[in-house]
Amino acid sequence: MIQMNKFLFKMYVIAALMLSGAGYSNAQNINLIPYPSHVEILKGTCVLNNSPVFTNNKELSGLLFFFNEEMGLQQKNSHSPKQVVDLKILPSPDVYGSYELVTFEKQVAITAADSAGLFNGLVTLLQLYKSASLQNDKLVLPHLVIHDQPRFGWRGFMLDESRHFFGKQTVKELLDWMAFYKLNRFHWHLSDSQGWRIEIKKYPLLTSVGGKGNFTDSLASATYYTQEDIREIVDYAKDRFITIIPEIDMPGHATAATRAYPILSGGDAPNYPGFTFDPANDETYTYLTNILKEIRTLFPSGIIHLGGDEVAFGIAAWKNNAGVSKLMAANQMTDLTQVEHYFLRRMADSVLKFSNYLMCWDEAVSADLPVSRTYVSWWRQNHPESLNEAISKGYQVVLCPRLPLYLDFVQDSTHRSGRKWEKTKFNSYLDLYHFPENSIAADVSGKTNIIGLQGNLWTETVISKKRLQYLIFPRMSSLAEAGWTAGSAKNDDQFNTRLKAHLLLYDKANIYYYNPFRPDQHPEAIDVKKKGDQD
Ligand code: TNX
Repeated sequence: MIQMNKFLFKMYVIAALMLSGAGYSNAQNINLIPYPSHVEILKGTCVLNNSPVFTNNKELSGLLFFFNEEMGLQQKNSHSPKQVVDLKILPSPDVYGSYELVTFEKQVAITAADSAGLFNGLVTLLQLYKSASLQNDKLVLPHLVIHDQPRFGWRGFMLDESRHFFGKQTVKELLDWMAFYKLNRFHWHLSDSQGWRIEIKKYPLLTSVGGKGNFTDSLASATYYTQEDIREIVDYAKDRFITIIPEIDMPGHATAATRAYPILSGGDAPNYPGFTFDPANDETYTYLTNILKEIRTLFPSGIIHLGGDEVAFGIAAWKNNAGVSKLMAANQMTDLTQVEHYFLRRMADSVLKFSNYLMCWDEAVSADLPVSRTYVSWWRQNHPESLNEAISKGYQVVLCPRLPLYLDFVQDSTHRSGRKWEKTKFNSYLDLYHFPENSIAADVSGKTNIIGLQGNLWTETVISKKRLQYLIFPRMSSLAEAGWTAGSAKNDDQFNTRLKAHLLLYDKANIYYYNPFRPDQHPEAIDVKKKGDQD
């Protein structure tokens, strides 16, 4: 039955092509990013009205919302005839999110096994529209057949809003670009030492006190998202087929929260005051569980990221914490890492009572968390053993190694602000493009429990929107292609050609981006006090 549907569909395509006198031609550039698995360009064109797109399939009409918004079609052309896109869900064994798109003489058909696939097909159409030529108010597209499927299911982008806060409008713009690039997971780092950024009704001091300050100005007035803002952004993301994963970092990176509720601080370590929650105080667990219960009601993804990274920075304080010594004695623990793991296991126990999954940075793989319900973010490229341990234990793993997937790293050797690894290594747009083939992760990326990849933007050095854009663009397009396109299909020249066309779209959208072909077009956006720079 499934085969039959596909067969009929193909016959339909072939018949239509014969009617339109098809033949092959490679004359046109198809500037799609990420590039589809299979593109056939045929003779002839597809001519569409420059008018809103709609579908006869009422159940699927919601899918077109993002498309029409992005095209600005609804407002401009409310009286002109509507343009039909034929959307169909057909049963198929294809990978989740895959689709087929065919442009006919006056129509476009998108077929997929699920709504995510239809959405991906619509985004492809959107990219075709954006670069279509306009003749007498008609959009002229190439005549083509596309079969497409994602390489990885998790194609993520992470934004740290604790170190600097960017706000609703900027986040929505980023979600638009993510959707445009078929990125489908937004990991939102909402708490860290410099600021707590999400309203929690039960603990108002988290935002009124913990929301104050940022990485460059500890006296800045409180900035954060209200729960209403969060709901609005979650809905916005949903319309774009993006799932949001909130992160509340623990037991380290907790200074903003312990500033608000000092009673729950694990103590002061040299240079890291109040960096951890107190692992020996039962109240800590009640408090964090209450916080995460509220978080759970706001984010339908059912995945809560508990952080778990770099606890070592603050762990020295635990040596002077009498409660910790008692806890260790009572549980026969011999070192502080065991306390760290105890903390994470205890939090996992409570969180998994109301959340389907949890997620942690890769330090947590040795904490023995429930494997089938824990996702791991592997970020420490200098700890391949941690990746191997995560895989062999059977965790679901998202690859986000600093090299080459951290966007707070500079993207050119001449750039002065932002991180470099071992003083020389940085992340060029082509380094991201070639991931995971250029990484030790290449050996394992075929494993089924590697579910995808993610680019992370930490914002210690990101004081302005201009700098935010400069670090993200054009690397978001490389990230998108790394997440979608097979390694064997990658080709620098071909990618560069397509990227140049996308730079024009950034110009139109007033994006301040790094232009690898003309580095002087936009000088490095620094705008940051020296204090924020790192090596
Ligand atoms: C490490 S990645 C961190 C962040 C910093 C980042 C800077 C991770 C889990 N922790 O707290 O912002 O390096 O690159």
